[in-house]
Amino acid sequence: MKGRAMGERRGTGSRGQGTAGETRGPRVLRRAIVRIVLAALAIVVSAAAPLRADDGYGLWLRYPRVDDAARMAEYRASITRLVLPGESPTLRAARDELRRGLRGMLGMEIPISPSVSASGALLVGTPASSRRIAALGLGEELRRVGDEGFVIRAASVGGRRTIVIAANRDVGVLYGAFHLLRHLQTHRPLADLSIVQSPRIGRRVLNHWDNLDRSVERGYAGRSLWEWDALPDSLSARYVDYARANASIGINGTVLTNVNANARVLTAPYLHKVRALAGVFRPYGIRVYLTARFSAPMEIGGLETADPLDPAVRAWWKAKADEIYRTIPDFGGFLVKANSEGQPGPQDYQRTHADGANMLAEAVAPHGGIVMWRAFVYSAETPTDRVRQAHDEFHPLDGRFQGNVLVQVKNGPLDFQPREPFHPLFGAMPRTPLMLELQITQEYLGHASDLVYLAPLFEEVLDADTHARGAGSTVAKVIDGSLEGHRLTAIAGVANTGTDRNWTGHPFGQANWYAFGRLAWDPDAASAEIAEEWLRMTFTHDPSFVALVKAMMMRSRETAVEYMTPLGLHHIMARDHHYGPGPWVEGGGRADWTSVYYHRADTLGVGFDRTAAGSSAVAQYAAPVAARWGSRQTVPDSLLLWFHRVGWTERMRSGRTLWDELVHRYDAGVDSVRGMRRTWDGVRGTIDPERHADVAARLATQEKVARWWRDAALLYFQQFSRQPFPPGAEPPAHSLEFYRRRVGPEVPEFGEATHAIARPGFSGPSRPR
Ligand code: GCW
Repeated sequence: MKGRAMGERRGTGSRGQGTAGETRGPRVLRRAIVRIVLAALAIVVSAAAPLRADDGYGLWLRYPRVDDAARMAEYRASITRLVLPGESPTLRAARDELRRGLRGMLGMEIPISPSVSASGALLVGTPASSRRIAALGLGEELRRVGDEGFVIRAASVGGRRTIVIAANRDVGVLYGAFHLLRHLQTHRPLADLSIVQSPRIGRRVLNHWDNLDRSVERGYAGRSLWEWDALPDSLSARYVDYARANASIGINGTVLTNVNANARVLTAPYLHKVRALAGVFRPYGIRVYLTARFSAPMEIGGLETADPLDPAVRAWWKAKADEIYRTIPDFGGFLVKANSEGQPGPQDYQRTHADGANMLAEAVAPHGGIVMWRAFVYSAETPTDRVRQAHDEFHPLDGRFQGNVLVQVKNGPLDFQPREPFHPLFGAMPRTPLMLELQITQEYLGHASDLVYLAPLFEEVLDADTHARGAGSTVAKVIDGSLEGHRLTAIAGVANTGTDRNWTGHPFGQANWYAFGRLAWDPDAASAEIAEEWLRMTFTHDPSFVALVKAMMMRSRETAVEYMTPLGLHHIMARDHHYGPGPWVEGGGRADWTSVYYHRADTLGVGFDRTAAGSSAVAQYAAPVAARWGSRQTVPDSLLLWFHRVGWTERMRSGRTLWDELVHRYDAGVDSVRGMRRTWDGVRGTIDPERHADVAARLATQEKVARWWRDAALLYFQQFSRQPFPPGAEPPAHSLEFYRRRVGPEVPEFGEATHAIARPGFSGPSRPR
């Protein structure tokens, strides 16, 4: 075990109860004094507790002692014993977690009891694991919650006040246990508990872009968690904590390897390593998936071809699948990036994506496996507007995929930009189950320096209306299967985890992992509520901290859009590492890897015309969406330059010219980050100094990042607009040349801001449009 285990308490906890049966006067007095001293100590310790150093390892599962006296009394009276019969690994995990959580929050050991012998029992299990639960008559509710759902309710069992967590399957029990713990972690009342929940999406998966050498593509939190060299014999204690964290938010699958795949992971020695990981994750309801390199039959199978219609190739994949399932019986399936950015694929043999996907699907189908085939494709030759290519390629293939194939579609048609419109494939392939791919790691959003809470971005795409079957055909309904009646449903998030002690580099990166899981479970959950529960569990219940920091989180994504790519600008970041601005990026072989391809700035204007007069990409959306976004009159400001070319002096809704508006937005973004710093400075002392200082330092960097973006982008575009900065705008700190010369990801230094606009607390844009 490396370091402390997650949730391990530091400092003095409270003691157990004294021994019973003492009657003599002086002893009673002594005991009373000891009690008083202990109680006083406990108050001192718990008052100091929030300020104890915290390295962030415990994530949202820290389980600190409840510091609200009334709640504490309520919880202690309501939960006095734990009745959780059954010995399956999953039930054991649920029991361990409940004990750990209750011990931490209630400050006392909750005894395990074989039966509901007194009031205050927490009765947990399935009808199969507990006769008591079977006798409760929960049949109707349990039928509704399926394999992974649960029921939590206050009940009377044999006349005794009881809290019941019931589910059909052990994994539902585990999810119910985490849910009840969250209920306590967020200090909600226990009276009249009645919760019935089940996930809306079947496969809720993390995609790790982790390589076998433990580097992580687009990873900003250390190295890969998977210790390939030490596996399968040595199992890092972190694997269990990773599984607990995922299970706590309902994540039930993990793709261990990078989509830019290495075939070696499919060889026998690696499969044994994967099997060891699968063994750790299994009790937590998490299945393991792997990326399949399309050319694996040649690279590790000795075949001459990887043509998906070649019988020898098909036989090779079948045998490989059989071997995998012999090794890992509950293996989830394959994730494939093919014919994209240099990855091999069926088109190398003039076959279609459907041919490729179906070959793999046939191999895993007998074992219940699935194939997640990515739609992130664009031609190597740059023939047309890159954002239309996935739709051009996949739309005609609708209905051609086997039943166990999902097509995995990024939220937007380009590549995880700070803002994109939703991907036009959503709603456009009714006969194919589509899954949504979100990026939790902040490739284009300031890596580990910028505080950007991504749930509003995730929510924006989930709520987007495709109009595929009339108004209300949201992306959420496409991917939860309800719009077209698909039973196979899935969602993926590109993980932001690594070996950094706090898992995600930026302490607020944890919120993005957390929010992904919560939204995968319930795509209608509100990002603000998720932020609030995360803050309470991760930091403190201090009402002013929660209110201020929640507001800061909720605006942070829009803030990043403002200082990076306002008004629908996109793909103007630095080359390769994608950190910081690079609107001048051009040349280098592929036009659609440059910035000038996307912004098209010249002395007349800026923006990519995707209307009928341009690339027509807007026509890939359903008519009402195409009409709204295709018209300069109705397109929201937030997507203006994504769909339209606009003259520098054209008037915006605000009354400003485009140029002045651009300056205004970039300024607002920088101003917002300064506001974030003030907000964070203002909450010093309400949380532990360790995490406070870490976030403060990153916010200082973020301000530089924001100024860097603003100055570089505005100086660059000013060459074309030939307009002065409007009065009141902060002058750039350095020259365009200074910014252009920087190629590495290092952040430039700035002197004191000459123009810092002094406003108390957070300020800045809150909503797009
Ligand atoms: O976002 C881009 C990244 C690549 C990534 C690719 C993809 C894994 O820059 O690093 O490769 O997309 O999603 O396949």
